[in-house]
Amino acid sequence: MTTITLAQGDITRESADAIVNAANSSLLGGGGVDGAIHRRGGPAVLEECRALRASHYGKGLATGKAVATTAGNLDARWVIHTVGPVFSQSEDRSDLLASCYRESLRVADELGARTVAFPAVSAGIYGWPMEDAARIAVETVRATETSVEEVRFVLFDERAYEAFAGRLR
Ligand code: AR6
Repeated sequence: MTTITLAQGDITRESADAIVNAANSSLLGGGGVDGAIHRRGGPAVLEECRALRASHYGKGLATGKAVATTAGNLDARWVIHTVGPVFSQSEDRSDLLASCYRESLRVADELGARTVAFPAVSAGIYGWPMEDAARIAVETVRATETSVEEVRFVLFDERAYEAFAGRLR
């Protein structure tokens, strides 16, 4: 049984086996959670991202996929980088967003992670409406078979927290 919990705040302050990063396909960092994770995680995270690019992801990590690196100075063993879809009005990309959660949990299982902290993937710079992002996140985690014992959604602000809390009620 996986327990879903919620927290409000900065995910880089969390303690968990794995912290999920809302990355981009370059794996080389960016703004939002990605920037915060690389800043606090330190150079070891970027170094491993660069090595992964060189060895496996020359064309970038595809949208909906996930890959793990060290967590550097974060209070975690791993960062799981996943690439959310950019929100589109004209195309339904929900399954790609769901895939981010499924793939991150699959990677977490491979690693043996018991606690995994997720941000609201795609709900910032990538423009996904928060209510819908929360629905997809919660429904997907509930429907995914995993050995992860705790999935913690770490929401940056109250609006995001309330969107996720509403889904869990
Ligand atoms: N802790 C928890 N949540 C956060 C934090 C934090 N430190 N910082 C932001 N959020 P975003 P995306 C929230 O933009 O939409 C990057 O440049 C934020 O308020 O980080 O998937 C990447 O390199 C929002 O609710 O990720 C990509 O290019 C949620 O986390 C692109 O942004 C996700 O916002 C990915 O965009």
